[in-house]
Amino acid sequence: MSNLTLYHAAPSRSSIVHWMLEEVGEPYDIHLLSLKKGENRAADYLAVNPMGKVPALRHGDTVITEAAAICAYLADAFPQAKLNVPVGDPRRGPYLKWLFFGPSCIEPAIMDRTFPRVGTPPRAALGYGDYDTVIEVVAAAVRAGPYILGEQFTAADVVIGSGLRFGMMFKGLPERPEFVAYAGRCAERPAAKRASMKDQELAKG
Ligand SMILES: N[C@@H](CCC(=O)N[C@@H](CS)C(=O)NCC(=O)O)C(=O)O
Repeated sequence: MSNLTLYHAAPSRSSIVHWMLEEVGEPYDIHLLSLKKGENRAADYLAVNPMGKVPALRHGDTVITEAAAICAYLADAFPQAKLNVPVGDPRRGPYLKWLFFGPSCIEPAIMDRTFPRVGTPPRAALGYGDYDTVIEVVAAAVRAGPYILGEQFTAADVVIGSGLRFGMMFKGLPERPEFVAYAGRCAERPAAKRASMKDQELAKG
């Protein structure tokens, strides 16, 4: 048994962490949950994540939830994988910005587009501002490439790359050439391919 356990439903937002674990390269176990059967709402899992959602990661005695937080945690916990930007490096600012931008701007923008609200809240009250601005900001960030911080692939790419991939897959994001090219580069990574193939097997049940 390894020191790392991913609570996972394949495929789902926990696939983001599955890919991240493959990038890290440490041994890990998967505790598979069926969302269809409601296993994420069972008492034993609510003791792990009271939100009743995947992913959750157990590392020794520590439990971390929220996909982007788990990616940031793993990048720091296993610095030899070179997926973080250390404190003191000026690129740490943009690195953290993109890690947070995924769950706080890209995902809510996609969700509001997919499931429109009754009445539009004022732009200033929405953390992501407005959908079109989010699209333009991300497109500008991934245009030059190869990765969001340039040459170094980091945990921020796992978060933003997953957001763009799932967003385009579910038609919540347009297939802009910048998004397609960047998501394609991410998908070509051996770790992303391994996670995706394992997810396909896991999804068969
Ligand atoms: N904010 C969470 C969201 C996690 C989430 O919504 N997971 C979905 C799977 S894609 C889930 O567990 N849904 C089951 C449910 O809510 O019953 C994160 O980013 O990790």
